[in-house]
Amino acid sequence: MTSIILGIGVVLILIIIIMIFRVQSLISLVRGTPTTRETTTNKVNAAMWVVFLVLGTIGAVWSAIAAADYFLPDASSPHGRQTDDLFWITMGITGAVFFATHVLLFYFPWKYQFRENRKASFYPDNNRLEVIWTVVPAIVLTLLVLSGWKVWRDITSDPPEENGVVVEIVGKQFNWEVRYPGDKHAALGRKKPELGNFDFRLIDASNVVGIDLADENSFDDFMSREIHLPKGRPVILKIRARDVLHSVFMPHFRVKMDAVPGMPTKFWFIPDKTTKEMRETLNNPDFNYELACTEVCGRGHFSMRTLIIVEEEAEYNKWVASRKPWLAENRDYLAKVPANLQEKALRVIGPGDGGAAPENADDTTAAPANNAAALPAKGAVKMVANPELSAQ
Ligand SMILES: [Cu+2]
Repeated sequence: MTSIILGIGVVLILIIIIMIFRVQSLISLVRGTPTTRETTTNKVNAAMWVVFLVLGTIGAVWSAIAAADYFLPDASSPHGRQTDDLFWITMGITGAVFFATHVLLFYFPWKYQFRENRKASFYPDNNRLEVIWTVVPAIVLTLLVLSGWKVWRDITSDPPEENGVVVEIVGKQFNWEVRYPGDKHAALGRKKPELGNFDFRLIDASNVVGIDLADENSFDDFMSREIHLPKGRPVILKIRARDVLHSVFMPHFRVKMDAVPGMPTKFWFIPDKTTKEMRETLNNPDFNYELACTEVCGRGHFSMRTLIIVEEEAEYNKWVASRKPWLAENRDYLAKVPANLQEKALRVIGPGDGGAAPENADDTTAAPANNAAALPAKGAVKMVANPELSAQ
């Protein structure tokens, strides 16, 4: 309602201005041809440019100061600080040029307004001036682009797989599914945690990310509602989407990467401030890191917020150790594990709780029969095991 009244008000004011203008021109018609061409309108117009320059500058500075509370705090990752530095250098240079050119743009219409006794000088070209204003911006922009390219090259370099923490993030309407490689790699005969393969054809109501149980690395994989990250270690995000475009956005780390159906993407970074440290620095006990979706992906887009907890390595390891493998929580999927790997899978996830154990043992014996059904999925594994995809 208020906006309708405001709208009507604006229209009425416009009509009044037009009417005043019309009355003025009628009056001048009645008075006959003016002897001078230096009119009041011209002076008012010229003065308006300067007024707009001053008011506009005050408004811009005021809005920037008023919005400062909403700016992100200092980045919590080394590459984030590099990105910020780059941003502010670019902002400083382009901002200064913008300010200087706009002061001239608004000042000149006032300074060079029409005067009866002034004649414009004819000044067709000046080669030296043109060379200067072409070469200087060319050099400055080349330097900016090159420094940006260098930072971008560092950010998108190959992730340090050896000591990195791998986290798989799958976007779907409307939440993020998060999968971690478990810490039972020793039982699998591996030196470090490894994430199991996936195959989108295996997705169902429980297996929401399509965990491929024909790959033994997936036996100890676990899912999580929150993202836990250890401070100071490289984190490698393996990103994909199940349905439409989503986008992984972790603003405090300056992480942003699209999640694209059918095209896994990745991003790696080092979180170097724990949630606790950030709460102390910002003096805000409610502060939380978060993952949001920045691709308008449908009705529930707003609900794709996921908490991120950055903690010390020891706390992180304790959290990982407390997580139950997905397979241990979905024991009926043991039937999908190939017969020759069943024993290994049971070794990794341990016997079921209490009375459930014999039932699971039955599952194991029944597995060869069920396994036939899982065979087509095995064929699918070959496609997923394609080095390009597993490198993601
Ligand atoms: Cu989304």
